[in-house]
This record gives sequence, C-alpha cells and structure tokens, in this order.
Amino acid sequence: MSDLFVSRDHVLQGGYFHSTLRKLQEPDTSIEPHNIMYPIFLLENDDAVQPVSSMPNVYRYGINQLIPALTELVEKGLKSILIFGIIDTLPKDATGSNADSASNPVIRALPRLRAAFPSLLLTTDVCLCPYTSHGHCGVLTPSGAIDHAASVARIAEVALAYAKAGAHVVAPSDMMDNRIKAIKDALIANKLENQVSLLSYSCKFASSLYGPFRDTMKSSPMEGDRKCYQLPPGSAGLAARAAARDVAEGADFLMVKPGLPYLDVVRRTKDQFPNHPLFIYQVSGEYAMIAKCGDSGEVAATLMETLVCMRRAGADCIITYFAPLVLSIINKK
Ligand code: PB1
Repeated sequence: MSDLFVSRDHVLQGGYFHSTLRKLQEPDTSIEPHNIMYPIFLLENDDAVQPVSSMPNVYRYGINQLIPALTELVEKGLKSILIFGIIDTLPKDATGSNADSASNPVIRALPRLRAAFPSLLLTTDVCLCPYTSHGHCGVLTPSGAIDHAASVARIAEVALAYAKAGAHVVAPSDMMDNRIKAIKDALIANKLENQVSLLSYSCKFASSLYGPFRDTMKSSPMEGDRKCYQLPPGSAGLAARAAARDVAEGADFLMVKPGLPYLDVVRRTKDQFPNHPLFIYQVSGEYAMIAKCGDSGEVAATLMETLVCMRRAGADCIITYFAPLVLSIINKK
C-alpha cells in the first residue's frame, strides 16, 4: 500500500464510528420535552373536536375535549403549549373586540388549564386576526392602512387580559412595531412583570408556509396581505433590527418564524443575542411537508433530523405541531 501521508487530524471517522461518540460530536442538539412547545387550536364550542384537513393528526379542541387530550400528553412529558383561540359564533369586528371578551375561548379556558395542569407552561398567542372582520393582525385606518398607535394599544389590552386570565407567557404574533414595549408597560403597571413572560415573534416573515394554519383559523386577510407588517423573506437586516428592538423593549424570549427556510436567521439571531432563549416556530406548511414525506418511519426520521438541525442552528425551543409524535419518540428512547 502506498505510504500515503495522512495528517493525524485528517482522519475523522475515528471520532464518530460509535453512537456514543456521535452524541459527543452533536453538542446542544438534544431534543427533550422542554425543547418543544405544542400549538393548540381552541374552539368556542367547549365540547367540539375537529380534525384539521390540511394537517394530518392535528385537531381543533373545545376545552372539554382539550383537557383529556392534554392529560395524556402531560403524562408523556409535555412541558408547554401555545394557545390559539378560534371563534365562529361570536362576532368579528374592526378592532377584534372578542379577542379579550369574557366569552373568548382562551379567556375561559386559562383558569381551567391552570387548575388541571399546575406545572404546564401556558402560552397564549396574542393577535387580532382571528377576531377582526378584515382579518388583519392590527387595527386599520379608514384608508385600510395599519393604524400603528391603535394597533399597539389594542394588542397590549389583549395581552394583559390573557395575563390576568392565567397565561404564564404572552406571545404577540401581530408584528406591530413597539407592541413589546406596550405589553411590558402594561404588565408592569399591573404588577405582573415578574409573573408573566413576553415571547416576541421578533423575526416573523411574510411566508407562504402559513396556508394550512390560515385555513383552519379562518384568519386570512379579507383584502391585501401581511407584507407591510411581516418581514420580507429576503431581509436578514430587518430581522436583526427587529430582534434588537424587541430586546431593548423588554422581550424575555425571541423567535424566528418560519423555521427550516430561515435557519441562517436563527444562527445570526442566536449569535446576536446569546443570552435570550430563542424559539423557532415550525409552521403549518412545514408540518404538512414533513407529514407527507413518506411512511411513519420516514416521517419520524425526517422530523427528528429537522429538529436537530434547528437546535444546531441555535434554537432553544421549537414550537411544533409534531409535539405528540416527538414525545412518543423521546419516551421510546
Ligand atoms: O403554523 C402557522 O402557519 C402559524 C401561522 C401564524 C400563527 N402565529 C400566523 C401566520 C399568519 O397567518 O400570518 C398567524 C398570525 N397572527
């Protein structure tokens, strides 16, 4: 055999031929229950449960159906949920009045969820789009533009209502400028700043991957789109500026959304703010793609690879509709 000169550090396979060695080569990529958060669609009808046609194995629950479903998952180790309210008999109007009304399903469910699951972290999405007649995430001017001041004030009102009803974390997905400061000021004014966390959807892009979600939430804009308040997909600069602004305004946690197509932004945001836990939202379109990638074994393998890559990119927690499957995989291990 030729005496091919091989530099000692050019032989890599000696460092990962064994599964334990491979684990040592993959630091900070473990997937444990606290690394995932489960999005929940909460219906107005307490006894209803409805499948989401575009998202296999995803359901919309009334609170009376949600509690037994969550009981099984909490027993498997579920640590946190993200709640989205859906109304169908309550009226929708220009300011999303039913986002924080006493009849709102989220407002009604929070005390029951606190009582049923004392250790489960309850996060509420804060946005107007499921409750506005126009379907936008903010309040509009008569000309149809975003009314910045009115939107920020309204979003802060809704966030405070969820905080008072029992949310541990409020997560504004509206993308209105300065809503983080307004929410933090409202929590401080109501002596809740040390009992309720602020998870900002800081780097949320105007993505085509929200389709299945909008179908199930019936939350698409009646006119126009969300490109004037969700970030342009090609703008890493705006994402960096949005994250810096939200940190300055008091966000406890940051987020990049969607996930897989934006892992470069995840890495940059983690490097920019290493001391703020960073979330990824694996959105409905990402869920649908993986759910249809093959048989159950291929779905599981593709999912776990995707989650490991998200953790490698810098995500500390991944919001994923696959949470029940991840918990089953973790428990099998
Ligand atoms: O899974 C998903 O697609 C999430 C969609 C996301 C929820 N936070 C928003 C996307 C959108 O419809 O613009 C909802 C906006 N408040």
